[in-house]
Amino acid sequence: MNQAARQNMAFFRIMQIGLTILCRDRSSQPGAEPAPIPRQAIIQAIIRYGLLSPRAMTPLFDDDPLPPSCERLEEGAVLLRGFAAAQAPALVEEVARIAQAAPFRHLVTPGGYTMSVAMTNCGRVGWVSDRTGYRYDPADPATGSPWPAMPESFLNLAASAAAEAGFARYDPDACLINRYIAGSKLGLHQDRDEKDAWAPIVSVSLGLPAVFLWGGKRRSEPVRRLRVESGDIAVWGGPARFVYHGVAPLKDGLHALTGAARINLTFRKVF
Ligand SMILES: O=C(O)CCC(=O)C(=O)O
Ligand SMILES: [Mn+2]
Repeated sequence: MNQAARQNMAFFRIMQIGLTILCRDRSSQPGAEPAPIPRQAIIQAIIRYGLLSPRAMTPLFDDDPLPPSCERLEEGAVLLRGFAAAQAPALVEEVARIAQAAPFRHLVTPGGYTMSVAMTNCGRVGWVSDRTGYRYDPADPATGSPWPAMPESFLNLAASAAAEAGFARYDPDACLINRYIAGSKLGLHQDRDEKDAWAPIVSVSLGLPAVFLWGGKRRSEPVRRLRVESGDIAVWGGPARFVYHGVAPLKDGLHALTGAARINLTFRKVF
């Protein structure tokens, strides 16, 4: 449990004791044992009376999902926590369907390094890498067939997340699907193989949590480490479009939706 969660637990205990004393004073017979205050009632009281804003809270309990929130990273970039939480199971099912037609594979970089993240794509074009370079290809080089079409649910989610971040009428051409297992990582990089240099990248996290690295416009700038969880969406475009970003090596774990993996959907406007 991190420090914020420990503080929340301590705060919760204080609230519980305080509310229990208040209720005993008002309604209990002298000497009678006060009835315990239900956990949900205490959480609602904390939120309703603004004692701790939902945005500032880390989960008091693992099974208490937080309401969605929007965290500004910098001009043109936001982290929408929990934005896709409700759709996450359906998105993971779509990924499994796409991967049947276009299987996950470990691409090789132009420098000859095999990436630890496994990738596939859906949409009008897909991002690929081999010894000749990086490119967007209308066909999957592994099968020669077009990439699977982008599901309507992907398009709607990407467009509404982009709109929430201030980018109206987002119409992505490609969705790169990344699959991480323990130890997989993505080094600091810029997404710069797209012609559109303003439209945002919309990046959806599903399954195991990860540490998303958020740097600056130069590789040498300081890097923030942001914990991202299933259902979180990062959006960056406009003045933030070329910020360096990456993913720290994934920690071991098991998630109800994805097992030992983290899935990331990265939407791009290519043309
Ligand atoms: O997995 C992530 O959160 C980021 C993925 C990414 O930056 C990319 O595919 O270019
Ligand atoms: Mn990227």
